[in-house]
Amino acid sequence: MYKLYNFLPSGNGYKVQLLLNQLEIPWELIELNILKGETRSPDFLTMNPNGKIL
Ligand SMILES: N[C@@H](CCC(=O)N[C@@H](CS)C(=O)NCC(=O)O)C(=O)O
Repeated sequence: MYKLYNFLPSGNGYKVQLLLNQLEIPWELIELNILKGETRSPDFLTMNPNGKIL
């Protein structure tokens, strides 16, 4: 299943949610708060050294 790493106030993230739902593709939300630096944790940076989402 797809995992969508999303910051919920993001319009870009919402567009991805809409697309996945319209295509009836199952997905799982992993909520991250970029304002709290949650994309800069060591675990997240191991997965995505860019440290950015959306
Ligand atoms: N889509 C671009 C830019 C993505 C971007 O800048 N995302 C920002 C939010 S709009 C972000 O995740 N910032 C978190 C951070 O820099 O810690 C990319 O592929 O890198």
